[in-house]
Amino acid sequence: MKLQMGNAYLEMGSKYLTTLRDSNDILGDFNRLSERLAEDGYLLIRQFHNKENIQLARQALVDRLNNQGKINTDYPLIDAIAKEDVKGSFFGGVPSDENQDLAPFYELVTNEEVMDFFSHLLGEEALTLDYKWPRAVPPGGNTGAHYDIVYMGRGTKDLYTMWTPLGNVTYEQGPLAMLLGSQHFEKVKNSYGKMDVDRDHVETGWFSNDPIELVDHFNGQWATTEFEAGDVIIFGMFMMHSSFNNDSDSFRMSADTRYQAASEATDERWVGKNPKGHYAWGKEKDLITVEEARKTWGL
Ligand SMILES: O=C(O)CCC(=O)C(=O)O
Repeated sequence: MKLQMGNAYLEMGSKYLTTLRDSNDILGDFNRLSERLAEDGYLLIRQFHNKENIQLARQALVDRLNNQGKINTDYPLIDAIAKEDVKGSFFGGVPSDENQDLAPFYELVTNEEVMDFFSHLLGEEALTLDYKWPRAVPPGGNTGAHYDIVYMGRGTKDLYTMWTPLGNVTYEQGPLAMLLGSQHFEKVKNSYGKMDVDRDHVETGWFSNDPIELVDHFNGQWATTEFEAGDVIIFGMFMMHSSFNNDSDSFRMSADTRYQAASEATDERWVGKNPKGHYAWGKEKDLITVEEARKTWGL
């Protein structure tokens, strides 16, 4: 079986692509979970969230997409079948009166069980960055390979992303993929990994659109899986990830949300009632390409 990421096709079960392993066997043993997170660079946990809560969050996002006129209403709304040639949607923001309709989504990713899980994993009280990143990736869409640190690296580096699919995500719908080993790419971490998209005038936060080079030249290996509603994957700021192309006719809906120790510094762009977010990225004129930046890093 071959899966498409950008313009490349990766064969499952080859040096380019393998499957993610889940950590349900050690759930409840936080020492082992945190060891595994450090070792593998990620934790895949099946049925972390309650399925009904996922469904409520999904419904809230589907309603937004429908209000934007992006859903093909010949089909059940909840299936989120896209109209032809529509773009994706990003509903980033914080819980607020304006975002009242997304309350089930905010509840899903900040409830007591989620926060307790992170507190135990981090060994002290956890907080979640107020800003959340729910998104609907359209047919044909995908996300390029990147470290999250380039978007949110102004506070602690010990910050974790939880990627929550808001519904089942089959191979066809473009699941997220981890680049195994990338948490140890010291040269990449010490150059690209120090980039800040709001400071450095680089046109994209994506390190590469070529998944093959990340295997052939950097010795990583892509890993993915099919996700069922309720599953999550958790990873650190220096875990390169990307998504496969959404080859289906529906939106692939998911959210990425962030957690860290409450005692550590936060990135001011993503906290508070009215976080400033990416205040410069995408607005500047004198941009360099990531290829140019990579030359200066010797990568
Ligand atoms: O859902 C996606 O396609 C991108 C998600 C992502 O980059 C992240 O979780 O950090």
